[in-house]
Amino acid sequence: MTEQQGIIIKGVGGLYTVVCAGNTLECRARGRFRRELLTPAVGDRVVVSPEHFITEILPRKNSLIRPAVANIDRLFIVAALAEPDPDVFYLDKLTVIAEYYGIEPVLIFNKSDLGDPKGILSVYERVPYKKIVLCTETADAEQVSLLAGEFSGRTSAFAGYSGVGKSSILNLLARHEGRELNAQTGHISQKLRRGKHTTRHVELFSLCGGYIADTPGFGSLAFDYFNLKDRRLLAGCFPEFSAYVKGCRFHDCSHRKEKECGVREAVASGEISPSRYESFCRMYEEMGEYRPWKEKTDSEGERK
Ligand SMILES: Nc1nc2c(ncn2[C@@H]2O[C@H](COP(=O)(O)OP(=O)(O)OP(=O)(O)O)[C@@H](O)[C@H]2O)c(=O)[nH]1
Ligand SMILES: [Mg+2]
Ligand SMILES: [Zn+2]
Repeated sequence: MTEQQGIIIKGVGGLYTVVCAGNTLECRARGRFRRELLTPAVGDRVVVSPEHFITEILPRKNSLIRPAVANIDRLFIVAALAEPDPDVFYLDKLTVIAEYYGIEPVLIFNKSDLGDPKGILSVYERVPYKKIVLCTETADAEQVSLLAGEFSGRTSAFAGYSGVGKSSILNLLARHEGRELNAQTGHISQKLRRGKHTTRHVELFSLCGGYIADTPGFGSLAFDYFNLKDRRLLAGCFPEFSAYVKGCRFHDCSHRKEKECGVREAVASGEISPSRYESFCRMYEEMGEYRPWKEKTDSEGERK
C-alpha cells in the first residue's frame, strides 16, 4: 500500500474522516501538525499514509476559523427573515470575512413565509452579491433545482446564526437528489426566538455536483482572529464602495471623518446603503480595539 490523497469531510475529537478515491477512511493526524500549530480542517486536501495517518496538508486556498473550513469557493450566508430576526451587522461581518479570504459570498434570506424580504433586500440592493429568497418548507422543484445549481462544481459552506435553516436547506437539496442526509435540524426556542445550536460540528457533504459544508451557527464573530492588521483594507471588503473611493480627496482616506470623502458623499446621496456604511464604521472601530495575542502578552509584561 502506498500513500494516497483525499479530502477531510469531518473532524471530531482528533479523528478525521477522509475520502480517498471513493473510500472513507478514519484517520488521525501526525503529532508534528500540533507542533507546527497547524490543525487539519474540514475541506483540507491531505496525504494519508497506509497506516491511516494524515502526513501532509496540501497548500490551502483559504481557511476560515468560524466556521472551521478550508478551501471554500463560496460562502452561503444564511439569514432568516424572522425567528431569528436578521442581524445586518453580523451578515456584513460574514461578507467582509468572505471578501478578505477571496471567497464569493451568496446571501440566502430564508423563512420567507415568516417575513417580507423587501427591507433586507434594499440594504443589499447595491451590493454585487447573489441574493436568494427562500422558504425551505414550500420551495417547489424548480426553485430547488435553481438553488442546487449554485452549488455545482465547487466547494461551499454555510454560515449564519443558529436556527436560520442551514441544515434544513441541506436536507432540501439532498431530497431533491432523492437522498436522505438527515442533517439534524432543531426547533428554535420559542422563548428566546433563537436556534439551539443543533449542528455541533462542521461536515462536508458530496451533493449537487459539489461539496457542501454544514456548519454550526455561531453567535459572536469577533475580529480577534482576523489578520487585518491594516484596517484600511476594510473598505476594500465592501465592493460597492470601490467606485466612490476614487472621489476621496486624500489617498489614505479612512472614509469616516475626512472632508471630501467619496464614500461619505455616496452615503449621503443614497448610493451606498447607510446600514452597510454603519457596519463599516463599527467594524473599523472594533478592529482598532483588537490587539493580536502576542502584542497583548507583551503589554501585560510591561505592566508587571
Ligand atoms: N417557517 C420556516 N421555518 C423554517 C424554514 N427553514 C427552516 N425552518 C425551521 O427552522 C428551525 C431551525 O432550522 P435548522 O435547519 O436546524 O437551522 P440551522 O441553521 O441548521 O441551526 P444550527 O444547526 O443550530 O446552526 C427548524 O425548526 C426548521 O424546521 C422556513 O423556510 N420557514
Ligand atoms: Mg444546523
Ligand atoms: Zn473617503
